[in-house]
Amino acid sequence: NQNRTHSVAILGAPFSKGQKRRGVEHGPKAIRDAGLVERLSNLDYPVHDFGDLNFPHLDKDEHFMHVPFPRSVGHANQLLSSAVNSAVGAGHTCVMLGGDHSLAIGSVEGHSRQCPDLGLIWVDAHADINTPLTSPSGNLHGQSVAFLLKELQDKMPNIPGFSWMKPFLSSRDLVYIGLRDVDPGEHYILKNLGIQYFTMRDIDRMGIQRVMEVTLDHLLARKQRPLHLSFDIDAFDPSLAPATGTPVNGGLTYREGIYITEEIHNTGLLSAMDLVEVNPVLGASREAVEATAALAVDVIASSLGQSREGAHVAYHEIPSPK
Ligand code: HAR
Ligand code: MN
Ligand code: MN
Ligand code: MN
Repeated sequence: NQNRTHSVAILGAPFSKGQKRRGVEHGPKAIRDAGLVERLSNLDYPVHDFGDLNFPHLDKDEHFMHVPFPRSVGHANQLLSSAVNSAVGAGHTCVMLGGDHSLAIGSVEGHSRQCPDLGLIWVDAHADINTPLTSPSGNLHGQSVAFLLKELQDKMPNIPGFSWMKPFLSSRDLVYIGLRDVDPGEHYILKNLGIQYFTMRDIDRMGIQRVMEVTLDHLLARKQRPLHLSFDIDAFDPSLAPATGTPVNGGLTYREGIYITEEIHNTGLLSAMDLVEVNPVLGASREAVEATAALAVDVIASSLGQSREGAHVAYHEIPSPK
């Protein structure tokens, strides 16, 4: 259990225009209010909270095909990419708090500028790999991965707002965990590109331990490389994470989710992560919102080394009474 983490940077990304429900822009505040910084301060490295990014409102941002807010999403991701690039370049493990999952475009892109050989683990109920031509909703949070993949470059139209970036990821550098709501076009893309993915059914059959073994083997067997974890809170069962925009029954248990992050931490290779889609406006009660945000904090802390086994950093011997 080596650990490349020397310090952590927290970047808030209060942004919601990758989908149509308001409120997910308050995710960063909800996660901080659940005690994120205090929890990370129990781990043994400095935490720098860089606050929230400031995304400008664009007055003119017409639909492109049926895709809403393309320029706003493109520009927000350009700003986020630059912030993640700087944070990783400064030696921090970067934690991006969303916001909706369209923000993974800028987060992974910015990370890749420092770490061009990164591997991506996408934990989600959804594959978020629609192109504008397959997307049933038009929403960009359901299309993030399509912007990243080189293999889909000639399937993507020129969407206004995204000329600052080019796809850089190969389909073999990506693994999904937790899928259970995949659109027909997405299923075709997953199969056609031979992408490694584990649905909830696969977790039922194989168990989470074997799923993580195969995941890490797929990404790391040939060479050690930096990892990016993009964690959508809706990967969890809605009974655990109700305050989110597109809940789907039959999700990860608490222990499955934490096992995933513990295994990623134990590689010592986590270099940046996203925690997205916490929407405090959608909880049925204050308790529902607080439970969702507290779960997000647990996922982040566990990814960064908080262990269920405990740790003995403060002890060199068992205290004697005399
Ligand atoms: N697949 C659907 C679409 O493209 C819904 C996916 C969006 N939901 C998310 N992303 N929360 O993971 O619209
Ligand atoms: Mn998602
Ligand atoms: Mn999702
Ligand atoms: Mn550790």
